[in-house]
Amino acid sequence: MYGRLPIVKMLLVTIALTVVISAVMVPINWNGQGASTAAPKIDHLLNVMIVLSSFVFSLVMVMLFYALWKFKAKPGDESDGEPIHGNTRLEIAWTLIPTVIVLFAGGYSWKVLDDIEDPVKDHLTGSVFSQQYAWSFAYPGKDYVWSEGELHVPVNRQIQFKMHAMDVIHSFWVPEWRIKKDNVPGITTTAIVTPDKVGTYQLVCTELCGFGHATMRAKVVVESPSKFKEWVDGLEQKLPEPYMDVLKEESVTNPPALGAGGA
Ligand SMILES: [Cu+2]
Repeated sequence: MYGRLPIVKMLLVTIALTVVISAVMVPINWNGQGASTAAPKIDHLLNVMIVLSSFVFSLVMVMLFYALWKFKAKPGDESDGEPIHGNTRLEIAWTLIPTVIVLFAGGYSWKVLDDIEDPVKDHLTGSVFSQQYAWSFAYPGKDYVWSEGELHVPVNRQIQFKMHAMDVIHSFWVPEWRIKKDNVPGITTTAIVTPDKVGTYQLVCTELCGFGHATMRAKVVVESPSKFKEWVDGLEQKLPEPYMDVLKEESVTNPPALGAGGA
């Protein structure tokens, strides 16, 4: 037998390595500027995930390098390795530890998403239409007015975007808002965001949707409520017929599961 493993020492080295890696990785601003109430929550979640991943990575590295060093065959040793039947305690540990880590990560992510998507009463609703390779937007009022390639929203107010894909799957992403949501033909998906910084941003399609995918962008302007009202009042184009039809068919949430309600 090789004797007992120096578990305490290995754990200390693992923790030290975790601290070093986290100290390098966490201060980096991975997501860039934030401009919604969701941004700090998502960024914090990412940092927690970085620390967890650093721990798992460190643990694997410490055990790998310890095994490489400790159990290396002596020069000239051509014999077979010792037959090992297994180690119940080790197997319980390597099942339990990842389970706890994954459950924690899942639960915490759920809580953050739940916080971010918590609807408020005086929210604003806007419609998003995506098609190869352009974005357009409808603003509810007495009638739907329409803008192409440029979205305006008021600052510090929750907006619920009802999203409609006109052909294939697209994905709605404003990096500074952090929230990303797929647009799926036949389904109305909802993205909830509260922009909290005035400015001009870019809406990016993040679902490979065809040749023009890389150019599928739109300008996003976050402005004061009065300027937003001015913009909407100034819009002259009404929502075109095909888009209106899609709005009329809109299901508030996802449609019932297949087999539960016809088609
Ligand atoms: Cu695309």
